[in-house]
Amino acid sequence: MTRGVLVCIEGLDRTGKTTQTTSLLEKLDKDGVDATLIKFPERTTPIGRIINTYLTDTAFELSDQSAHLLFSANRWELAEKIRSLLEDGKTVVLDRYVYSGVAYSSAKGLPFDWCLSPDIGLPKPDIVLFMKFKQEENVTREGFGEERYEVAEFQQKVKTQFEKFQNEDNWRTIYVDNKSIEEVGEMIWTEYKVTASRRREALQYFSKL
Ligand code: 2DT
Repeated sequence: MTRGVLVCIEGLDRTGKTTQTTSLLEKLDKDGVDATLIKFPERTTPIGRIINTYLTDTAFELSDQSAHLLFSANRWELAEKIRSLLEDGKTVVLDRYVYSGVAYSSAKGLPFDWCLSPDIGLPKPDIVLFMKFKQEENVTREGFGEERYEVAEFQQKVKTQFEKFQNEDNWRTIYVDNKSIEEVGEMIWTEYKVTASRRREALQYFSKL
């Protein structure tokens, strides 16, 4: 049996990731593809509950290193599920993943390689769709500023860190400026179809960049 496709949607806060992952899931369903959505952080697991408190309560203090390792541990909580869904031929769509983990923590000043190291060994996406504004439109979007990381200056630093992944083979940048939800959805669908139609190699795992 051919394994499923591991798709990852990434981007800064309020770039429309969640809207687009929902829309991708609907398209996959219509196309007869059995797909599962996993959103990181997955806030309902034991570690995810701690992360949720950290994100929503500024009085809850953690060192940057501890917070980073919890986000990574949260991915390891789901790693076996992701691997086995893929091996069973299911497609898995990730809303944020290792790339957010590394970008947000290295934007705080932690070394990039150190940030990647606890994620080494996790399943690597076949395709990463990085949603990006050329301009910083996301900071003016509704709801921005409610959680810990939603500060314009910090978002700029995160963007710089995300861009360090842009030469990876699986990376596709989706420019969302002045595009409707449907247009962005079409760009994502086209990229997905190209990846899904290719012959699938064995699942890859994160290693050093
Ligand atoms: P959402 O707004 O998408 O729920 O994300 N984050 C996320 C990290 O700092 N490290 C990680 O590993 C992940 C997956 C990004 C909540 C915030 O958590 C940040 C925004």
